[in-house]
Amino acid sequence: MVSLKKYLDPLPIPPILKPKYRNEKETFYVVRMMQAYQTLHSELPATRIWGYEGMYPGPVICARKKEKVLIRWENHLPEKHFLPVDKTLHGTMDGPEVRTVVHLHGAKVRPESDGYPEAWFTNNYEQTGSYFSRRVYWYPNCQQAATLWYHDHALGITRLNVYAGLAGFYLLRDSLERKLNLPKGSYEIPLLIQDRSFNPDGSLFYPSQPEPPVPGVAPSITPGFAGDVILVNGKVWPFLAVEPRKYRFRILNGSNQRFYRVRFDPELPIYQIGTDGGFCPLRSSWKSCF
Ligand SMILES: [Cu+2]
Repeated sequence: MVSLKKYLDPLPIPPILKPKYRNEKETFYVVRMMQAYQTLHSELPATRIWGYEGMYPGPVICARKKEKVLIRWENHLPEKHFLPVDKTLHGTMDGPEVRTVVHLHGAKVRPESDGYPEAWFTNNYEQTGSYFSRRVYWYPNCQQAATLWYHDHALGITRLNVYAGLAGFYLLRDSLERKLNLPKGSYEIPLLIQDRSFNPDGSLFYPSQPEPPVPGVAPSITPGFAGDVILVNGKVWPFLAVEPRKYRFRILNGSNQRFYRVRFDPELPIYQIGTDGGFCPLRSSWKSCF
């Protein structure tokens, strides 16, 4: 594994996705999953990633409560995976190697738009899984404001697709949130925390075998894998220059299995005001939680 200097690169803020159109009735987006090369640390060569709109993390999708959002998710990925696919797992034995489907985590949606693992599709929808029924997903956004995220969900390879970079924020807003007058614009910062490991050439490392290896099966799934490097918004150990004022952070653990204990300077008051289910019930219950 490589050792990388901490706090060398500034924190990237993922851009907000622009819709193809927005009118009184609905908002329509197209999101393409594409391979790209991205610098994840300034001491590393560019890393091959798979990202929504070719970026890791994907662009931020912003929605208002009750806005009818339609998204056509498109797979523009290669036929071969660049991470080790265990062909003994459920859903991977026959059929195409690279399959994708998008789940909006925490969203209330109809089953056809939920991104079932078996509703996968390949490049240009050439092949589809048994639960695939539509190209355009419908998000009614009939729930309170929350920090949601979208990520890959394909049967048997979710861990690999998400590790490759297929994850992004979906921020749902409502009138209650507006009334709260929270920090916004450049003072509202999403933080997607994920672990990765790198090979010296900058490529992502994902183990092809557990330890000890499974005889006769290669690659084989590992019972769990935690990377040795932590990234925020797709950058290794970044820093953020801040002003002495109030900020709003939206903190998301988008790791496959790693748990985190997030700490702030004890001098700084921190209030948890929400979860991925929405705002905490009462403002009076917003407690300092770190
Ligand atoms: Cu999820």
